Amino acid sequence: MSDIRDDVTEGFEHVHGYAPLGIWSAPGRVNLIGEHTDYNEGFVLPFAINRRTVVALGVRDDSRMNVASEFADEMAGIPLAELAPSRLEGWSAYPLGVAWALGEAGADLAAVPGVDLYIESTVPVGAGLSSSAAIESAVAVALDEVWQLGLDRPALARAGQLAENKAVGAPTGIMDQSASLLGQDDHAVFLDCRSLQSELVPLGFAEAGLELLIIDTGVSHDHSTGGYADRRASCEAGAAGMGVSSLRDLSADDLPRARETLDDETFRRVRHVVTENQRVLDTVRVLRSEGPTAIGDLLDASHLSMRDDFEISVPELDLAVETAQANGAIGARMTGGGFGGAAIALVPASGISRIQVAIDGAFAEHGFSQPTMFTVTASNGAQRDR
Ligand code: GAF
Repeated sequence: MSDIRDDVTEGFEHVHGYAPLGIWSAPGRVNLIGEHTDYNEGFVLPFAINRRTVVALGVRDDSRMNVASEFADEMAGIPLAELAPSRLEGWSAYPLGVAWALGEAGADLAAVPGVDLYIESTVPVGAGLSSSAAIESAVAVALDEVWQLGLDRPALARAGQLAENKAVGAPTGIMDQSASLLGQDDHAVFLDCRSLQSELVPLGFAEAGLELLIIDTGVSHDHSTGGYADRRASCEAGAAGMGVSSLRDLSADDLPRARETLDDETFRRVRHVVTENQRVLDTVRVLRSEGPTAIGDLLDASHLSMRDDFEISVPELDLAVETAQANGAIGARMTGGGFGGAAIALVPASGISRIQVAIDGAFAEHGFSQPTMFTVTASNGAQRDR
């Protein structure tokens, strides 16, 4: 099998006509638990996965930024001084948006050298594994190094999030970029999205004989339109109705008052966030005290909360989760922003084929397109590779 770092070097040389200065990469992520809690200043527990986006970068002798990729027919480029969200569109809004966001974070875009980029990725697009954060984080670490910005990982995560919010136009939180930048082999990233303090939590799946199965339903989702923004607005309305600055400030003790104060739909959105924050804390505690075989009920409860209270699941995700649970999974839930994308199932390694066959069969029976299934392991975050 060819090494993607060789491929990206060749791609760079082919498009830009010279050898790159270096190669940087960043992983996609899967969220173990803590969904739609990040923009409510709550807790999340994602991990970086063993699928990466790789960026080759060369320094130019002018002040232009050009980006090319295996997944685009044409190169996109702009003088650094002209970078602005309104000037960016399509896939190149991700890498160019990061350069703009680094300018907002203090980089002097009039003084830094121009760059050429070439990007390849093994993170599946549209599967809910944050191929977008992988691009943003790989570009952020590369530019931080060659422009000698000295920004720390939380600051780079904020730049990636700003690019996604303003240049791409998706009102997402900070979880995905944080996972991609802070991940470590065999660990999850326990992140407090208010303080941005993080801790690495050992997962120990392999020692426990477990695998994390991704079931990509193939149902597409787009967080720059529709449901994701609606949910975020409901959470803000719920916080305002309860007189707090964010839902992070509510606990289970506040739910009776929330039920009396808010309309039923807003109450259920709030209940999801409040209970999901608690499930993240419980998952971290259980992982540390009893290990991964004991977290199944928390994963299952998270799915029900997203299905019934937050209403972001779809029939394909519910079927994947229920079939995995009925065929020996320790626990299962949809993962990511919802409305499509992937589910995860924590499964005994010895029973994985049975679960896959059962899910394929159930999807065929319901007339759904066949899902794509594969396992992932927790991997290192963004880094320089060469
Ligand atoms: C998407 C967003 F990008 C994240 O910020 C997060 O809100 C997630 O959906 C839901 O937990 O991945």
